[in-house]
Amino acid sequence: LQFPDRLNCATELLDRWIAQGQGERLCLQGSDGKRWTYADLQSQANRIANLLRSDLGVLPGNRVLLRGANTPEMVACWFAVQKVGAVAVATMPLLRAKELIQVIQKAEISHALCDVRLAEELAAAQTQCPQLRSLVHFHSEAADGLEHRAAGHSNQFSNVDTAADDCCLIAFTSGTTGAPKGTMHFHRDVLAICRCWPSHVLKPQADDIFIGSPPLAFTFGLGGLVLFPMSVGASAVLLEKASPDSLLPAIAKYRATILFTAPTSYRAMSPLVAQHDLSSLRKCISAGEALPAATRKLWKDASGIELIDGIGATELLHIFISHDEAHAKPGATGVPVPGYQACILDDEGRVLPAGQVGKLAVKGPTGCRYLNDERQRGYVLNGWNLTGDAYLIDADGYFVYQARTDDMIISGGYNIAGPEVESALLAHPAVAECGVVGVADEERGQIVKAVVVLRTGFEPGPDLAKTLQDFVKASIAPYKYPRAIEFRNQLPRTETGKLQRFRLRVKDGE
Ligand code: 3UK
Repeated sequence: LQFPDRLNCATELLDRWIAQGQGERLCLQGSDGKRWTYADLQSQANRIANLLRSDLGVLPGNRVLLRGANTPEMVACWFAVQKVGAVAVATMPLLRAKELIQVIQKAEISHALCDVRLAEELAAAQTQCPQLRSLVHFHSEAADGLEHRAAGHSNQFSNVDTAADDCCLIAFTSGTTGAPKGTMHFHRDVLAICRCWPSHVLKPQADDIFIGSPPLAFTFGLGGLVLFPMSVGASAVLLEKASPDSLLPAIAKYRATILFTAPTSYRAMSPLVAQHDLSSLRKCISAGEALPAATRKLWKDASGIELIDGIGATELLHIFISHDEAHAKPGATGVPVPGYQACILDDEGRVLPAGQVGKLAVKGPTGCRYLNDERQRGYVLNGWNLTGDAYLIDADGYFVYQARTDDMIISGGYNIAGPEVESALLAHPAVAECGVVGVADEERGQIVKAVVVLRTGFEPGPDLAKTLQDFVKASIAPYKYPRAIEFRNQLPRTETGKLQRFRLRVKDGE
């Protein structure tokens, strides 16, 4: 991938369309009925850019925190930050003051733009963060709100002439342990991810309508709902609250064609598909967690659509191993996306042959640059990014996910990957959701424990536990069966749809 030395991603993704006379194309639709063309988004981003530069004194390189649900305004703020050559630090809507303080300190945030409906936690954080010089609220009627202030500025702006290698965004990972890590990405990284996975796998068209659940603060959502549609002149629907219940009617209402969400959401939506008109939908993408074969089948049976799986990471900005719908292989993630290389390493860093489980290593146009963090040394080794996932390459060259490397269960001397047991359980009609972890055991070191959420109509109890254990023994190596089964009403998940495994190792409520 070649890029010119000087590059601003806002010029390439947004202003280009207006310059080409395509400004009247639809760009964004919001939950509140808002419909913005590319020209509308540009005008709004330009006004905010003028406000940032003239009123707030934002300089190139300053870090600007963005806090809001998925809305067109949030996207305008993001592009305004790019236009002034600053660094966008989008944060998850559910973050509390304590977590916001960590982000503000780590990323040395000087300015913040915040949806007024999420003002409280950021206001609490601000009292402890002297480095945060200004805070402006959007979606606000107030005279000092962003909308009023921006309206007083010109809708013309000439973008700061940034370098392709200038940092343009810092995305924080939602690590379950330790302090959050900020990952730095450059203007060229933003364009690189638009050229890799979308061009080779997704193949979107200019008339596609993208929709999905991931927050824009999660790079899965930023790519899938903003960068990828805009890179081809398509449009996106931004939903403020995208639950499985609200996604299906929204797909029907907006006639969406491309859907981005996580495996758990496909499982939850499958039984409800028949009640909605999904005839507009052509492509469905699953990422964030492993996609069990049973979930692929469930969604295919319900919707007729073969899911596109892809593994991405905040550290690599977006998806690097995937497949298109014609080359889906149940249970496998896919093959490296053109532009990326991947291999499996043993603990000494030697490349393992096909069939052996080891650490996934990835190299490509994007890569991990933790902001001022010792953990950089653990993630990047000789130019290879170690994602923390255990994988194997099968006989067909497909990469097959096993587990997070620190989640491998060792029981009675056997290595057991929790997700394999989860996949086996999910094939049983009683199982709606499940999570499998290792819990300490005197005799075996660890035993396999399954936490199971049942579909309606099934009764928890020892009989069903026994049935599920026998079911697993009949479908995978018997030593992998869950010796302990706990029934719960729901599983603990992050805002990005990831199972919080550490919360399964203790009994519910402990
Ligand atoms: C896991 C998967 C198996 C895997 C992400 C698409 O999830 C994203 O980024 P995060 O930083 O987490 C990265 C980790 O999540 N994972 C993600 N996708 C898959 N495991 N199959 C998958 N398809 O452990 C990975 O290391 O939150 C996903 C695009 C952008 C992203 N940031």
